[in-house]
Amino acid sequence: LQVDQLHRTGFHFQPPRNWINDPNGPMYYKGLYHLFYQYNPKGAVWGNIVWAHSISTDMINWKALEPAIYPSKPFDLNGCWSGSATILPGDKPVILYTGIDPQQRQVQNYAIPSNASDPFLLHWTKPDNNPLVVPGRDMNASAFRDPTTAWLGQDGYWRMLVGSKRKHRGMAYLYRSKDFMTWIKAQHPLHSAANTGMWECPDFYPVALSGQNGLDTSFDGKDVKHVLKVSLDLTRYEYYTVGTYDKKNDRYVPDKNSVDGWSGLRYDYGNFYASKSFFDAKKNRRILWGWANESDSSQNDVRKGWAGIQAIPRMVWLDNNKKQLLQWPIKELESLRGKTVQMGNRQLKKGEHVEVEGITAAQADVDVTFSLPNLDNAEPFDPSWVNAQDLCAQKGSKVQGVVGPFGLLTLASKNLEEYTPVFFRIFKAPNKHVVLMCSDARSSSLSKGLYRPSFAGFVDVDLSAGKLSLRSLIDHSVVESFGAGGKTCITSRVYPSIAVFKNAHLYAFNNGSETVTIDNLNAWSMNRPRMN
Ligand code: DQQ
Repeated sequence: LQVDQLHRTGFHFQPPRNWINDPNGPMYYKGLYHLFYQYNPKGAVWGNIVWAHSISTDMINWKALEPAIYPSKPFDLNGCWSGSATILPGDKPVILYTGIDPQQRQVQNYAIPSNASDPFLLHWTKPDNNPLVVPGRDMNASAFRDPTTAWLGQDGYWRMLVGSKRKHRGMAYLYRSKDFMTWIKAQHPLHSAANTGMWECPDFYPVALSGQNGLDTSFDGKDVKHVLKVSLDLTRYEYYTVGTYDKKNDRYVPDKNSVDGWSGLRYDYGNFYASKSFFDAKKNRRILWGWANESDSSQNDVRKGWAGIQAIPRMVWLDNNKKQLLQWPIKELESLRGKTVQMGNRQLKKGEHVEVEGITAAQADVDVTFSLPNLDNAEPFDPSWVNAQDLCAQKGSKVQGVVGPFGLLTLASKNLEEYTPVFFRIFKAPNKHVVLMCSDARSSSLSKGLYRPSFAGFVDVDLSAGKLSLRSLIDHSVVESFGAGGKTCITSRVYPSIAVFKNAHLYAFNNGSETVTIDNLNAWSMNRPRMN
């Protein structure tokens, strides 16, 4: 089978061919990182799903192993869907996953390593006491899936969540078990929210109140908050809340200003779904994996012979303001940095764009800090602008403003027939400024039939120091951007027709009437890791 290389990524996780979706069961075990993922061994569309398996020492270079879990028993004959790993005391990994049974019910199964002393965890056994959990009579058997990593309470009971819905209410059912085998549903779900629909791939974990260190999912101590993330299949985006885990009642309560639903916080305001985090005991951090689907037609996916990538693994921790998370590409990514160019103290006047020359602009890492002008003249913010993506569609990179739009033109052709702008616009509201961050795919390609959203999110950042930073990971058909040190992240899939390989360029630009200054810009050509 020919695989079309034109838009394949250089350093993002992907197998040699075929369809991939959700990251599954990520873990660190005996010196190796494991990543499993939903995979179709037979083609570039969703179907025939197995758990493909890769291992790594750094989460950047990967070696593919054979699929770990695939349909073979009555309790998963019609599919091996998403799930999570838990490392039990005594360093014993166990995977919980959703199987589709002969009646098309979604049931929760477990699998254990066939050979406990094999660090590759090559073969997995699905014992005969599966399934562990079946949907109750009063539950929706076709909306009951994606078990989380389990956590251990002080009472000696394990807990796990299973995503579901009841009519239009999204639900995170809570199950408890003493021995990891017999699971009893708690009377109340851990949390639920009206009108959010099916909650896919829930994730629930503690975060430290300060510092960047991660915590084991079972951590039980002071000075923590909890995070609950869910993926909404209706709208194909995720949101999370920051809140308190009431251990006495086994209920999660989001903080007052942390809202459920469409206006909630997102890990990523672009193409990033079915994400899952894990505690990396090697480096004491929490790592987040997320899937970035194609934005091309499925006919083109089939013609290309592949579909889907995993976003670069990110470290996640609680922001100092304790209201949101911060995310940053893992440090190990920097091992791929090659040739570098630097720019400093370069003014960008109204309408100006300046090329960042000398690197492979189609496969690059760029990190820039801008110095802002006086914000007194910033455009007034209209309080009816509640939806960032609509605002970005209305005020794209070409609509001149006062402070901004300014930022980067990634994957740009020489004469700007094609470019994916990643930029900020700053507005003035009573007593504060509102920062909009956009990654606008509308001008990304001359090709037809692509999904070209104007992805955007607001950035809750303090501008009193007069600086704003942006990092973008550019990789042929993906632009993954981190605003203000990881406060707002946007991943977008784009398919330039001219701005490919050596014909891709990178620019910094300003389309605001006020001059902004590139305080410091570093850009690197990125090398290719060993990839499966
Ligand atoms: N993908 C899996 C499901 C999950 C969905 C099936 C999310 O388990 O709910 O491939 O993308």
